[in-house]
Amino acid sequence: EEKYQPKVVEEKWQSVWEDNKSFKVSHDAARSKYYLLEMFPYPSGRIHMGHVRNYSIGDVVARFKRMNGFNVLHPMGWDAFGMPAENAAIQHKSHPAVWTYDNIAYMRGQLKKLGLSYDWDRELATCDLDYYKWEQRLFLQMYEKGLAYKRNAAVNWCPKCETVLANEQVEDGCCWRCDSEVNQKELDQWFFRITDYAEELLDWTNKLPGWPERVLVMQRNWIGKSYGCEIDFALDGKAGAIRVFTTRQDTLFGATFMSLAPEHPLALELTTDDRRSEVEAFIDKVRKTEKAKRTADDLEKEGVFTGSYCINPVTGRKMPVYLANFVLLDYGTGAVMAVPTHDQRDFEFAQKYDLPLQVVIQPPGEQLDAVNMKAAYTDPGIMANSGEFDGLSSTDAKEKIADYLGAKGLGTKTVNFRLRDWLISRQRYWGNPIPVIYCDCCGVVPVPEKDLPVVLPKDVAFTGEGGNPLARVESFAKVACPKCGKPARRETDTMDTFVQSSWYFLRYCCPSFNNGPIDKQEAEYWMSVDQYIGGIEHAVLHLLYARFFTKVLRDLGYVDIDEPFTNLLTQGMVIKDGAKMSKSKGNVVDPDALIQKYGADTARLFSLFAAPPEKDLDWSDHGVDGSYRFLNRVWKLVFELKPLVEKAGRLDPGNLGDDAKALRRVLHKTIRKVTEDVGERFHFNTAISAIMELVNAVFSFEPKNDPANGAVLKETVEAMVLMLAPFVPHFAEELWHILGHEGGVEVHGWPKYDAAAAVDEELLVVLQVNGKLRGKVTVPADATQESIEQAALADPKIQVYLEGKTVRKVIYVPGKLLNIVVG
Ligand code: ANZ
Ligand code: ZN
Repeated sequence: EEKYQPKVVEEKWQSVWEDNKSFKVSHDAARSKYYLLEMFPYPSGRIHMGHVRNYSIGDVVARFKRMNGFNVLHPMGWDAFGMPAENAAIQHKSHPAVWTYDNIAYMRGQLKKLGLSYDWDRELATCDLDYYKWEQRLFLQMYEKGLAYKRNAAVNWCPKCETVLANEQVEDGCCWRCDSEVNQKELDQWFFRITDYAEELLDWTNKLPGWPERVLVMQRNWIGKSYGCEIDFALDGKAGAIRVFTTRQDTLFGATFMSLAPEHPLALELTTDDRRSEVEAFIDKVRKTEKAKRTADDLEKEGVFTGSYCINPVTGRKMPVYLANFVLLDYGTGAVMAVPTHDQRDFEFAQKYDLPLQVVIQPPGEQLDAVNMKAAYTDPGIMANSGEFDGLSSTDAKEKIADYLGAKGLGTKTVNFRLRDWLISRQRYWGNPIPVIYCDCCGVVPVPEKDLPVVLPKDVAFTGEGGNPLARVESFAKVACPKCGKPARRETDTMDTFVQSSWYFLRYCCPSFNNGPIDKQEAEYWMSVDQYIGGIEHAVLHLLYARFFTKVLRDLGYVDIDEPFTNLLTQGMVIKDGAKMSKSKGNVVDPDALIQKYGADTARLFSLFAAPPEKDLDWSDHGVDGSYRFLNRVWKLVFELKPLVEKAGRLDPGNLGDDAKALRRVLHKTIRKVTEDVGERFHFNTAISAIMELVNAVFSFEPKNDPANGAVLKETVEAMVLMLAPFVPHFAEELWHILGHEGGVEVHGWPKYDAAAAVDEELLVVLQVNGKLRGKVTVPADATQESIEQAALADPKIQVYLEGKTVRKVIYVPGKLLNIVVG
């Protein structure tokens, strides 16, 4: 008997797979395809347990589908541009490219050690010229269609690092790197016009049944479609008006003051001289506050009076015009009619600045008094203090007031989206250069086709002095205008890394295609991705951008699909001691050490067994140990049965002993369950426990050395090994080989379920009362005496003979007869 040596087994099969290119696939119209994709990693340096879990989940599905005859595309690559590489370069006096490709090499090795079944011939890194050059082509096509444009925008700016920061890189108003205070700066920036697709992106959230509802809800909220009105409020004593956007025109009669965004174009114009210094100080303060803070519920509401008034169009009330920190410039019209009685933010603001309140909606059966209100009343109700609309339900009044405003020319119905255009400019070196040139005479000039690609120059100094290193490379930035030939400057901004991850799944379909970014025929065969797997943290960002890009590429004629991902699985986190694994918490388990100690198969088995994929996985060293022991047990069992299996004759299902039949029943029930759990539900944990129970059933099966049982044991052990293959592939391949098979498990395929063998056997038990036949009952083969007795006593035909009598004794002849003795 041999000992299970994971290292030996894993190295052997990994080199077999590598040498044979076992998972290489190609377009084959005769076969059904299955595209399985996990979100590609950022090459940060090392694989962590979250990756192990994500990729193990994906690998089970890929291997299962392959065993079931699908042509499975399962690619892997690297989301390789981005800021950490630049920071590392400064720190290590190295180059981002060196750092990145070193990390990729190391991490690729780690993934290979996990035995993941990728088609490595399709590997790509987004920092490869052969990838990003095509993205430049796509950018220019988007520019031609007006889908890429440049405009001035307020962005987070760190004065010390001299760079724009993403919202995520601003912590408590300060730079995440140098901790200096971030301010808002107006800069010319490139955007993608994702708002053009807002309606379609929203629509399709109702046509993606294979996505988790909570992700769809997050996307719907992010897109944020609101139905409402734009209403004009005339200025008092001046020409002009302030236009507001409201979703609550039913509250118009209760609007008692006006709140403008501090950046609103009218803000300074409306400020009277006596208020000017106070107003300017306030604007300055709010400008420095990051946007996320300004929209938080618990923001301290603050504002300043401009000194001017406007007029409520329906009540004629003079409303003071304030600037308020919670009103944003780029939503609606940047101005809000404030209704403190029915909007909580306005309520808090009015309390603070002692502004008037007017109730215009009464809760059903109640009378609110503005003086005693502790909070705004925000639910629907009955209209009050609203002229001709009094007494209506506020829901009806919404429609009626909108119509009224329309008829009087005071306002119009509008739809508003929360979604903003996607800011893609980054003042960073390690990214895809935006392929345009600026010329004093010709303006913005796209880099002509013949001059593409714009290659990221290699000889750049990473001094850490701040600013964009690319802008300092004069040989790059200085260029002749392609149109007029005069000296011009190249754009030195690079694209957001989320641009690269928005179409990588399409390039995987044709990674070496030379005539464009996407080979239409390949994409037609492989797309959409049948199953996408990744973290919930991408619910809005990446998953929304990728959907947008797919639609743009469809409209550019590259693909004929509307949506990139048919099914989405968002896996939970890996936690230990109740917290997410992270360096700062000191609870990290290093995959390398784990593989060193137990082997990749144990690491995979544990991460699949310990929790269903969507749930958080609680790390347990004890659990890892248990997984390892289980594999050892199976190993031992296979060796014990090997001699019998080798001599086994043909299986004759109709001619088996009771015990053998019972074992077959367990086997086929297990096949059914595991097939459904893995193939339909992704309940890997329950599938694995079912296999564990099957292993127990084989262990307790006796006698194992009787040749009459050989065929059943062979069938069982083989199916057991095949079912384990997607989870612990090296282990299963080795055992399959040991059981005498030349072809691998995927050549053989997934075990077949035999419905007849899984049927529970039933018995007919004769029921007697005082020895006389009084009835019959059908029970499962393994029914206990107690359950048969219960069935008998509940049978009306039997009850007739028991009435008024006492049961003295019950005699049971197992599987045949139950006699109730009464007296
Ligand atoms: C008056 C009102 C009364 C409002 C009421 C609400 C309740 P959603 O549904 O998210 O679209 N608003 C409009 N533009 C704003 C801006 N630039 N910054 C901050 N808030 C803004 O929200 C629409 C509501 O958000 C609008 O309806 C407006 O306040 C506010 F009892 O108008 B409402
Ligand atoms: Zn020019």
